Order: sequence, then C-alpha cells, then structure tokens
Amino acid sequence: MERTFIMIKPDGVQRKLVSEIISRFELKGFTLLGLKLMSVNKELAEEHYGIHKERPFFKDLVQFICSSPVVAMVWEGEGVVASSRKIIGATNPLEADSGTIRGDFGINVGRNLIHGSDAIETAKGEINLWFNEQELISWEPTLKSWLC
Ligand code: 3AN
Repeated sequence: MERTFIMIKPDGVQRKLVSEIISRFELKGFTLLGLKLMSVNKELAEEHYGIHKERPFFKDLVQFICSSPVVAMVWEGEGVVASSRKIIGATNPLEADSGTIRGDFGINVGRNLIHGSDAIETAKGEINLWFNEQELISWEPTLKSWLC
C-alpha cells in the first residue's frame, strides 16, 4: 500500500494547526502509521531539503525548520502521495486553492505550514530518513469500508 511523508512545519505547530491538519488526512480516509513531535537538527534539515541546496532560500529554510518543533508523520492509503499534495495545495499559499491547507491558512511561501512528499519514490526516501522501522505501525482498520 502507498505511503507518504508529511511534516507540519514550525509555523503550523506554532499556530496550533496540528489537529486541524491531521483531521484533514483522517477525514479523507487515510491511515496514520507514525507520528512524532520533534526538534530537527541542521544535518537532517539539510538532507531533507538537499535538492534545494543551490536555491537562495536554502539557508533560511534550514534555519526555519530547525527553529522550533515539527510534527513528522507517515500516512498510508490508495494514491496517498498525489492526494496529499492536493490536500496541501500549491507551494505559494497565495496561489493555493481555498479548501487546501495552504490556501486556507497560509500567506507566505517561506511559511507554508506543511511538507508532503512529491512522488512515490521521494516518499520512500523521506520516510527512511525521518523514521525508524520500529516507529511505524502497520495496522488494518478493523472497520472495513471503501473509505479505509
Ligand atoms: P513544496 O513544499 O510545495 O513541494 P518545494 O519543494 O518547491 O515546494 O519547496 C520546498 C520548500 O521550500 C517550500 N515548502 C517552501 O518552504 C520553500 N520555498 C520554496 N520556494 C520558496 C521561495 N521562493 N522562497 C522561500 N521559500 C521557498
């Protein structure tokens, strides 16, 4: 079953949006496999955002991610990678549709509340980077329905 890595960034935690954000994934029907509130060190932030290391905002981005706790999560479900990107909305919150997390709560591209893996392969790498095997619980919703 497909999995994705989702991180509520420091601004999402500071603004008390954790439960609001989690509920959007739960209500969609996805299954939570792992979750932790954590402080991020520079090494992890630089590795996670390594693809952006030549961009002008890289240093600020790394500093920001390390500035205050984040909530790291793994979600599972059919099409969860692409669906999560829809739930999250466009990178620039001013361009994100209403009804998406960034569209509803964000204004600034550098403070866009949440990260979600952009492809299935990326998700595998990010899950390995942020979680140990023991931190993820594979479970079947016992209430079987087409939603779960
Ligand atoms: P997304 O998070 O939507 O996949 P990416 O991968 O292009 O977007 O960018 C990663 C992160 O880098 C964004 N979430 C945002 O925090 C930051 N970022 C992207 N573009 C800019 C920018 N022009 N100025 C400042 N920060 C940016």
